[in-house]
Amino acid sequence: AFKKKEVAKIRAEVPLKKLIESPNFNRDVFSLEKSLLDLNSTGIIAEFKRQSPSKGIINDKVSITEVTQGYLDANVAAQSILTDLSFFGGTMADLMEARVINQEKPILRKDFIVDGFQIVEAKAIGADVILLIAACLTPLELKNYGILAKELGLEVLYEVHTQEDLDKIGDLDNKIIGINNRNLNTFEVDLEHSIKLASQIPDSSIKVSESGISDPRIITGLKEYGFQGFLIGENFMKEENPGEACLEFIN
Ligand code: IGP
Repeated sequence: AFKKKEVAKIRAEVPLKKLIESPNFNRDVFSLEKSLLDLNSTGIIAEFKRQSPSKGIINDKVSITEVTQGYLDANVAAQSILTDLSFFGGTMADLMEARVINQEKPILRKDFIVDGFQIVEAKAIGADVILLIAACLTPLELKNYGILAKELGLEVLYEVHTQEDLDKIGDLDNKIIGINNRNLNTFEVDLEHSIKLASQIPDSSIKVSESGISDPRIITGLKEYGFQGFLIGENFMKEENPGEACLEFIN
């Protein structure tokens, strides 16, 4: 409900016309699907996250530019950037800055999408992929926002935490589905969520495991369950040099 009000305010300040006129609006996007399916892909989706409700400040010293360059040098499959200000201290400007130097890998706009306006906005600021969190949306919203994203040429990462979330998405074929190991209400992290739900996702979809990944051995294990994508934030961001931490993790 809080987010809805925030979005309505931005919408009043930024007319749709202005977003559509942004140079980013008509560019070709980088495909997350392609990036994750690439046989040489590291599968790592590295996140820029200054703070979180569960951890407080994680890193407020590093700039988006140096972290983006570091992640690219580490050969990540994609970047995830928090644009939610109230809980994660992220901004749309962060994503726009990252886009300037990242002209090779997909960027996920990590935010609580509760309005179609934010999807148009995502394209305009230079994102390639949006996050749709099943727990925050109705089945109809999930369907309609998925259609809107596609029409704009954006890809969708559908985020689930439970079987009920998966049921809300309905047709699970040919999608990118992220299983969040963290419960968004209790912040409890359990990798078993990925393992339990993996078997419910058809092979035509790409499986991404999100949150709490702190060791390369976890990735080796998750690959056995068919995971191709691994969303990692805190494990890199807690370090003085997140890009270097990412490079060491990958090699
Ligand atoms: C990253 P971690 O534990 O590696 O920092 O987690 C990412 O999965 C997490 O930030 C996240 C998130 C979200 C944040 C997953 N889903 C939805 C905000 C909103």
